[in-house]
Amino acid sequence: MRRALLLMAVLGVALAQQAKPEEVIKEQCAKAKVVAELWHGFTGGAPKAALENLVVEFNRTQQGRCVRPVPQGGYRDLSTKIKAAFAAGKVPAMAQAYENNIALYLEAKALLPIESLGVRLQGVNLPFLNAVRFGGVVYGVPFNKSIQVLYHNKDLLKKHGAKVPATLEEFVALSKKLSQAEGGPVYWFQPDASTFAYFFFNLGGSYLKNGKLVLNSKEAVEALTLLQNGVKEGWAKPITSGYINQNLGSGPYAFSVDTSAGYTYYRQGAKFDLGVATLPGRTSSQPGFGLVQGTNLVVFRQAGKEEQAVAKDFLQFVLSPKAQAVFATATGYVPVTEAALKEPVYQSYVADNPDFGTIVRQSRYAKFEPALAEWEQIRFDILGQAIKEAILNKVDPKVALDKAQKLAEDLLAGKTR
Ligand code: FGO
Repeated sequence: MRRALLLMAVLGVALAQQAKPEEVIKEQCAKAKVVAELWHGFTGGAPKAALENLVVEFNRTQQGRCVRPVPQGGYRDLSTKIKAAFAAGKVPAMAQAYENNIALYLEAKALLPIESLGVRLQGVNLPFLNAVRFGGVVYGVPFNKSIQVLYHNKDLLKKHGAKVPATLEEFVALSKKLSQAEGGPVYWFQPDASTFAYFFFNLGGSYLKNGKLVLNSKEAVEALTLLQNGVKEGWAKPITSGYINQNLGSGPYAFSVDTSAGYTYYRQGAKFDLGVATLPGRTSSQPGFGLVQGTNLVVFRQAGKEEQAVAKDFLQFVLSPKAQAVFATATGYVPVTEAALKEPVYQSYVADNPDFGTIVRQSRYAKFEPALAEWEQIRFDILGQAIKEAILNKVDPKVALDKAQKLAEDLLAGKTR
C-alpha cells in the first residue's frame, strides 16, 4: 500500500512535470508584465514542441517578462498574417522569416537591425548569417535552418547489395535498377520548388544571372526534364498529397531528397531501417549541394521597447550552445553556431546517432534561393506551378518554364500582383 502510494506520488510528480509546454507558457505569461509574442509557422510535431520547450526554459529565467509563441499556420500563412499585421499596426515582437520575407518586410522598414539590439552574433554559421545581411546589416537570427539530405531505405539497399549513390548519375542508374526489381518507382519526390532546386543546383544552375532572375535557363530545363523522364521511365514517383514521410508504406521506397527538419517525421513514418546520407553530387569527391530552408527570427520596429528588450535576451538565449544543441537534436535542424557543435550535449548525441553528423556535413554544401521580396510568390505560384504542370500534366519543361519566366518578369516589373 505504502509502495502504491509512493508510486502514485512519483507518477503524479512525473505527470505534473509533463504538463504541456503550451500550458506552462500560458501560466508563465499570465503573470508577466511584459509579453513578447513570437509568431511562428510550426504546425506541430517535434519542431513546435522543441520551440516551446526552449521558450519554457527561457521564461523560467525571467521575472515579470515572457516570450509567448503564437502559431499562425504554416510558413506561408505566417507571412500573410504578418503583412496583414503591418496594415493593422499590430505586429508581434518577433517572428520567423525566410530571407525573402526579410527583403519584403524591409521594403516597409519594419525590422530592427539585430546588432543594434545588442545581440552578439559571433560564431554564427557564416553562410546562414550572410543570407540575412541586407546592405551589410543583419536583420535576422538564423534559428531553424535546415538542409536537404538523402533519406533512404537501408533495408532495400541491402537486399539488392547496393551502396548509397555518390553521384547524380549513380543515383539515377540505381533508382532505375531498383524500380525495375521492385516493380514500382523507388525515388519519391514532391513536385515543388524545393525538390527542383536540388537537381537545378547540382546541374550547375543558378537563379540570378547578372542580377536578373532566370527561371528558364538550360539547367532549369534539364532539371525539370530529368524529373519528368524519371516519372515516364518509372523510377520517380511524384507525391501529390501530404509530405513524403506521410506516404511511406505506400509502395517500394528507396530514396528521397528532403529537409533535415523532416528527420523526426521520417523516423516515425519509416517501418524500415532509415538512412540519412549526404546528397549525390556531380563527382564522387564532394557531396551535392542541398537547399537551405527553415527560417530566421526577426524583431519588429513597431514593437514596444520593453518587448524588444525581451526579444534581445531571447535571441541571445536561442544562440547559446546548449539551446542550439538541444533544439538541433530534437528536430534535425542544423546547429547554427560553431560552439553548439562543441557542446558536450551535442557531441554525445552525435556519438550515439551519426545522422546528426551527416546533417552537419551536408550543411557545408549549401545553396539558397534568391532573397527577392517577390520570391515566396514566385516559388509557389509561378515556378512551383510550372513544375507541377510538367510533372503532373506532362507539359513540356521548356514550355512550362518559359511561361514561368514571363509571369515572373511581369510580376517583378509590377505589371501583375
Ligand atoms: C519548407 C518551405 C518556404 C520558402 C521554402 C519560402 C515559404 C518549403 C518546404 C515548402 O523548416 P523546413 O526545413 O521543414 C518544415 C519543418 C517544420 O514544419 O518540418 C518539415 N515537415 C513537417 C511535417 C512533416 O510531416 N514533414 C516535414 O518534413 C517542414 O517541411 O522547411 C521546409 C516545404 C513546404 O512548406 O511545402 O520550407 N519553403 N522556401 N516557405 N513560405 N517561403 O520562401
